[in-house]
Amino acid sequence: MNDKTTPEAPLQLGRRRFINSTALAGLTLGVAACSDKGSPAAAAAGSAPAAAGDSNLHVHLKPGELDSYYGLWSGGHTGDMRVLGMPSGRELLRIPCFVPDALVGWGITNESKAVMGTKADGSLRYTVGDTHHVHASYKDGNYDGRYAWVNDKINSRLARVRLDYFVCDKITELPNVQGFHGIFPDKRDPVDPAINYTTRVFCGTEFAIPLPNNGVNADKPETYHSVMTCVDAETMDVRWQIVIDGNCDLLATSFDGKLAATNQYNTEMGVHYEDMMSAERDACLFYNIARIEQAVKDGKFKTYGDSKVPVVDGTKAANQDPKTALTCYVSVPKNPHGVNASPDGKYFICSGKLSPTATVIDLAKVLEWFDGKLDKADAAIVAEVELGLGPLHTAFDGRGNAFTTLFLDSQVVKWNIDAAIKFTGGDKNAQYVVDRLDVSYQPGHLNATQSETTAANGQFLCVGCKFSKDRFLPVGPLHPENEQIIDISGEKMVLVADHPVRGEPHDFIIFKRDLVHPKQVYQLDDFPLALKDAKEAGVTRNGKKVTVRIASQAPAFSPREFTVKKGDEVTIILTNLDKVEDLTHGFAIPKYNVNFIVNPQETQSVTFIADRPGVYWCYCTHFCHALHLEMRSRMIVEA
Ligand code: CUK
Ligand code: CUA
Ligand code: CA
Repeated sequence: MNDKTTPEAPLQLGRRRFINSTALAGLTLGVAACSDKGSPAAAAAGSAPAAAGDSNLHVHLKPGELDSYYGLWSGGHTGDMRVLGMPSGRELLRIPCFVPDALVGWGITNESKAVMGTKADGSLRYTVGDTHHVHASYKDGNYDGRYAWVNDKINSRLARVRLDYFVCDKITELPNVQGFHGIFPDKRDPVDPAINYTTRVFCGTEFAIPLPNNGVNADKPETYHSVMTCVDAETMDVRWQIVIDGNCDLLATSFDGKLAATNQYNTEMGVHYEDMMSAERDACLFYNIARIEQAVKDGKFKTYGDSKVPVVDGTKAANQDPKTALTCYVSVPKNPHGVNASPDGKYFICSGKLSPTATVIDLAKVLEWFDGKLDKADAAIVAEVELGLGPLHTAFDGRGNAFTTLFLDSQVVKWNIDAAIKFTGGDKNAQYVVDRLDVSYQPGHLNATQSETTAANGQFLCVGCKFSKDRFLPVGPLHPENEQIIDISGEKMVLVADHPVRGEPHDFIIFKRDLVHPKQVYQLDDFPLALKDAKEAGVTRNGKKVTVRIASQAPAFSPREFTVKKGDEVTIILTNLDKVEDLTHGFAIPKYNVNFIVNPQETQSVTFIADRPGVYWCYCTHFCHALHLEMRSRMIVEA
């Protein structure tokens, strides 16, 4: 073991100073240090990987062996969600959401375009996206395998993925929002105990914009706000929004459904980063969900611009009396990043980012504040301890320990929450730091098996390192990111695997494989346009609109050929009548920019103008049969 994994007495952490006016210098130094660490010499000297032999974690599966966990990863600005088998780290699927995907024809088919959103001319409204946070629906404090959600920061959209077919089925664009960042589903209803599952998804906003943002109030700072948004988990409609002071960032929800919270790094409402780090403390802002929904019911809201969404007032000025307040501002040092809910349901933890600390907030005390029984909101803070430089995100093992990434130190630190509370309470002998582990390099998110559920089991965690530097064969200037797997089942953390991943995931969740029940063959009846039989295939014409109904059954399309006229608006409806698991067909039309797939018993359609006369061999792109290459249909476009 190298010395970096030796537990450090909390008292020795005094050398890690708060980053105050020297924040900039500190950040610069941090990055410089990370370059040094990346040099081969430094790697050999200090951060050699721990031997996999120190762990019993089964990361190298034998051929044919299956993983025991699913991981759902955000894809960053590839705009997708990814499915990994864990703990092997093998990528199983990319689920396109916000960005076209050539493999499946996402953004090509009419069905996917309807989910993504189109302009009046039928073209896609957006073709870029930036996914950061993936979370799944809950029941009784654990994932229930219905849905997962992921945000698009660029265009303020929330996508939902069905976890039976692992496809995106709805996308909602949030009004009054830019820089849509954190998301978290609620875990149960705050009022009705019978509703013990997710019915809302909360969405945080980093950027303040003028409300309404209509081009006439850009120079009026008093009109700039950021809001938190509540989306209905089932309909995906926006239920309400709440205007706040400062910005939102990430979100957490309590296990009793009563509270949601966001970390705020820009309570200063600064426009430039120097302004955003001028205050010593920002905040963790708590939302009283039941009260907000009551305010909406009582009509105490505004609307902005074209949006009909009710917006209630969560600003400090409007929420002075705790007994009626919708929001509670608990101060947290300095530009905090991340807020995470401990699996025992008691605490939310905010990391300081520009302060080397984590702040532990007691949810019972926040509720006392809302009842008027706690003098000051800050009295809900039960621990504030130094962890190291650049703390960002926290995961849990379900045994009272927290694991926090230290971006600038390139470490994961394991610390005990109860010991941290004792230390803050005056017991200076309380050893709250349990272990430290170097990671490679500059970690952002981490998450442990079942971490933010009542079933947190602390088997292993994955840490998303933003820089891989020297860990993989060089492939030119663009490096993969490095997802590292760490065994956390024992007292000491053990690094067991590196995985290169395509840029650039942020957050992810890891859960037991039996919590989802994927279906591998579609139901024909779920598609209104489906052909029930190959005999229904053929061409129908309505003026210049032509519908071509095609069936695929390996190794043939029916019909084998079809004819349209130049200038026709052609809609191809393709049903895959094969019922066999894993028997997917593709359908490409040369020169027409068409390619998409149909899975077993699935129907998809495309519409295009037949503007190029000639003969076009439509062919199957997805290898399906020994006669896959022969699987074609001839499209004739008459001049
Ligand atoms: S943010 Cu990426 S490392 Cu978007 Cu969750 Cu913290
Ligand atoms: Cu059908 Cu390849
Ligand atoms: Ca700040």
